Amino acid sequence: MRTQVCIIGAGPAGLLLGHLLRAEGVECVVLERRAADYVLSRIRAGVLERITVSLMERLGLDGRLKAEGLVEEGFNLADGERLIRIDIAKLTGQHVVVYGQTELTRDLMDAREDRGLEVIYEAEDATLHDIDGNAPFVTYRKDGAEHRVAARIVVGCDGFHGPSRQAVLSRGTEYQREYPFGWLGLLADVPPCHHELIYSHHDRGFALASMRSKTRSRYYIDVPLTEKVEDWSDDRVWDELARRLPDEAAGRIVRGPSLEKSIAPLRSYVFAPMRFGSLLLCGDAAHIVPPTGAKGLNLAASDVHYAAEALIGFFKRSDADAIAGYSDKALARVWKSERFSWSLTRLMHRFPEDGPFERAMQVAELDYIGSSRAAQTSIAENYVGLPV
Ligand code: RFL
Ligand code: PHB
Repeated sequence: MRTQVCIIGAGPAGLLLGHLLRAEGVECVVLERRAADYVLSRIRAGVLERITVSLMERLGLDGRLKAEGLVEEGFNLADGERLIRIDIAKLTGQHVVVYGQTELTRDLMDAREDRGLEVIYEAEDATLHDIDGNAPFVTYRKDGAEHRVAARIVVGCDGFHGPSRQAVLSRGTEYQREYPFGWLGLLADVPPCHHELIYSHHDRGFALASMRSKTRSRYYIDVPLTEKVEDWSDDRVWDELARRLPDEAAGRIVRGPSLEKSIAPLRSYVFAPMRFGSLLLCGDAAHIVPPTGAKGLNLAASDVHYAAEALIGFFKRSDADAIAGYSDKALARVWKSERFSWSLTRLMHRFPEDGPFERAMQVAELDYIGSSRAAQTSIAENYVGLPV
């Protein structure tokens, strides 16, 4: 098979990029290791920034997002019983939208046929070849047969464990920070305890009250990395949430059986540069943020925005510099999101090595945020997403 762009990975980054390229008449093929249903079963992010919403608008695939997404004009930082509301609408004139990553992925998947986007699911052992030249190709296996996609450009949208970054790992620089805890997440069909998100810092640890809709809640608590999800019955999670959230929100928790429950480790990671010859990296393939700022999916979307611009420039206007400039443009925004996610993680979690001084610094910072419009504006503009 021959095409202009071979995209590896059909998560949100790969599907968004595929649709943006098809909309401009650039040929592409997307290879995905898993089955479509498996991709949809992964419960992940839930808060969309402006860039992600605007890409769906640009594609004309925002119908369900507009109808079902919840517009959030603020969110809350809690420390014990103290609640600081960040009024993102008043401070920035913008908002974020609560709409699950699974729903966004489903909208992109459902539009494949209509928009002529070819996605090959259950493509095993994708391997990159000759990415330094002008004729790279990707081989994979499906139904026992070996296949080959010849392309001009390969884009790695294959997440943190995919083969694209692995192919160039020894040639770039890894920047990373691992955290000594993970987030235990629970999804349940119960109304949320509050109409806005609450990120809560408590003596017992962090908690987040989030949602997917007015009838579906998503909660998280931080746990040591040694914890096993099997040791956390639903009741144990609900009890812990009630302890860690401020009393008023805790009193409104409606309990129900978990639809999904899992522990995800927290990590900050950047791989640079994000381009090697004819290979571009997008999304989790190039970077990971801890989920505290709700940036992971949105950062994948902003990479895709820059990658689509570069590829459309290259294929439609023969602009070779467009590809060369991709990495610097994408990384400038990546680092700012990394900084925000790291600093919010630092502020809202109790680290095992922290003593009274570190705790006093957290309290002082929360005091400052609570009393300063400038500090709240800084948080709000990062939360809604910095401009692309
Ligand atoms: P994805 O979503 O990981 O998609 C990558 C796709 O590539 C496929 N793939 C391959 N395909 C072909 N050949 C191979 N050899 C392949 N290897 C892998 C995978 O099957 C998959 O379909 O990356 P993408 O598109 O860059 O999107 C990024 C977002 O998914 C990610 O940043 C966020 O979901 C991060 N994240 C969260 N972000 C938030 O903002 N809020 C959250 O609550 C949140 N929870 C999470 C998360 C990430 C998690 N991971 C990665 C473990 C919870 C988890 C568990
Ligand atoms: C979620 O709803 O899954 C969610 C929301 C905000 C975050 C992280 C996760 O910062």
